[in-house]
Amino acid sequence: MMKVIILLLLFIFPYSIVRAEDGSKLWLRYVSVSKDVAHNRSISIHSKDPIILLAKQELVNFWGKQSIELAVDRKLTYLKDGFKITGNLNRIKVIAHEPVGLLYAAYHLLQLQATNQPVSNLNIEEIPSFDIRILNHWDNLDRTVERGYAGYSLWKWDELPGVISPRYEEYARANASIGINAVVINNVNASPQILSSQYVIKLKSLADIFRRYGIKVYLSVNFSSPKILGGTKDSDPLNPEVILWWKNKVKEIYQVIPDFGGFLVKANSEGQPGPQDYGRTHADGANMLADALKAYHGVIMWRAFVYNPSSEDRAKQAYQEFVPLDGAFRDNVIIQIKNGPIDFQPREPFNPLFGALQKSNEMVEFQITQEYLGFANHLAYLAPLFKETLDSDTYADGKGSTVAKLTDGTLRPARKTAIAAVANIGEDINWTGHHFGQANWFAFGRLAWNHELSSEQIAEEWISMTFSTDNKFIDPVKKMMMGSRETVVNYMMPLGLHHIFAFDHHYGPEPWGDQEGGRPDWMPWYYHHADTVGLGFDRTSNGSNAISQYRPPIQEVFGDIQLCPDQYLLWFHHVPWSYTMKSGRSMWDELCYKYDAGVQQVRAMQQVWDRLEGQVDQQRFVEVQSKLKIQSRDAVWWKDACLLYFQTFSKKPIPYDIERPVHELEDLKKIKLMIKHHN
Ligand code: BDP
Repeated sequence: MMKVIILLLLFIFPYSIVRAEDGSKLWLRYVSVSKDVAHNRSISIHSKDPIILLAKQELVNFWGKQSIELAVDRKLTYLKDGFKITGNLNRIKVIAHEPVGLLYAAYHLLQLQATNQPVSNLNIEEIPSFDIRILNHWDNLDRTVERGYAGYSLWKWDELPGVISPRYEEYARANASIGINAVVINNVNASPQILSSQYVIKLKSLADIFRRYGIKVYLSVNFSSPKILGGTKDSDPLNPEVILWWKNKVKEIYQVIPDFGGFLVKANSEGQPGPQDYGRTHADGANMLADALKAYHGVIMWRAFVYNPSSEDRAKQAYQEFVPLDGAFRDNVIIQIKNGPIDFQPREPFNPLFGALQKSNEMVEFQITQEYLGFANHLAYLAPLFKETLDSDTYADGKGSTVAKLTDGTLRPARKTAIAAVANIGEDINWTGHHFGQANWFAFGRLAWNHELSSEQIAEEWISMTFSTDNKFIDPVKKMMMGSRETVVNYMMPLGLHHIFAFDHHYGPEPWGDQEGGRPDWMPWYYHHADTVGLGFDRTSNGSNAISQYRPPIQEVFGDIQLCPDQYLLWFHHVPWSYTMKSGRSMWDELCYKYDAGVQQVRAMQQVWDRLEGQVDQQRFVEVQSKLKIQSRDAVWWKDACLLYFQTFSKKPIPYDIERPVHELEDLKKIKLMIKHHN
């Protein structure tokens, strides 16, 4: 019967590889070794450490080459949780300072094998760039995910701790395979309930699984927890009763989870409670929690994502709030700063807070989930975005003060360095909704491990492990991925335009958006400033003067309309429609060509993918193909919406050699998507 079905399938899909692939294995599609191979090869280590036993098991199961000897050397502190691999055709030796280093080495070897790299003459030393490589889940306790587009949360709180889904371990393994060693389990808009004793026990069951993979759990906490859960009069960080409540809560957590990582806090931001509710500062709040955690070596990640609907440019507010507090934070507080000064746009200049804080620990927060890049519908490979920020030169300590070097301990020594990203993972069978969304999870892990890796290399590793090692497949897919983020920038927000998304879901375009009584800083007009003169936000000294937060020479470059790179032009300048761009075109024409380029580029991505039919299993082929169709239609929607709307100000024709709009502006204004919104 089975044979008949297979023959039938071959007849229906003559070009397809029949092996079913649904993306659930991610990049971990290792093949088990045969008995023969296992017989001729030894994997040796004498240890009962559960992490080491796991490292050994992975190699026993999947390593198909020479014998391997594993060892922990406690003297090699400089390796941190990295590893050394040396060896020849017959024997490989792996040394690590920490047990988890051996696990990372095991995955490193398996990756070399899976990507057909030579393993006969190895001399590898890997030391991670950041100490804490952490995913931030924006998962709510009711299993909805704020800005998560791959279904409901992985964490089935109602079943825990009684029922343990096998996915918890698969998730931990995937993270460990790329070096991720920490997870914030819940949304930054945190429910106080996560700190109730009942949830702490549930959390323990996850921590117990993750521990074997070298992963620590962290929690987002609600600053009002003492009052809401503990019945204290208020949650003032200087109130002794409040201080005691946190101390006891921390003690309770560590009794149950001895390696608990610490807290992530969103305070006095977008309606969340915080120390300012009591006339205290961010430092007062952070330090109170840091003191409670100190004895356990716990860490506070305190977010700098704060802004109010004031007359000040939103892009300036985090800097204004935090720079005066520099030096006031305890050494186990790390200020967690979004890569750009607004909010995870497809492109932002780096956040000027990087390097502006001289005496406080800083870390970058990226967003893997594509809140502003087409959700799990659009293909956008984000390694180039991550690298753009990490490689940005802030000039904080002179030339070469990149964001990476300011945060990885090179320029500013820190007790612990860290890097975070908001996860795109959910209950979907392929974990991330779009198969290519997996690449962004992978890329974040790889860059957190080594920020010097190139986007190309990471893409190549991911493609060859996830799909195929055939160069005829790798090359075009890599090229498609490499251009994909710029493509999204082109059809969503070229030339530095930003935040012109529909107010309530951030998916589609709404440059005309305005809500009566709504916060101005949540409205597109606040950002694009379209008028009969031109387009863009004047952040020079004639405008909000946000450029003053950057150091020379960046300040002069961004602040001068002639010098400012095109990609940030409308971020920093209000530019006349007829202004002559570097290309020689008027700004209006340039804008039109950019939107059109975005549309054409998505179509080219479709062509690349369609040509690859038969070189990839049919299920993933069709699923990606369908998503590209959505992306293609959305790109036209963005182009038409933005050009038709901005044209009402520019009063200029859309250049006649580009594709004509296929929508009416008034129809586009009526589109209402019933997409889940957060709080
Ligand atoms: C914005 C999101 C919002 C988050 C917020 C944050 O729209 O859902 O709660 O960031 O980072 O991007 O706190």
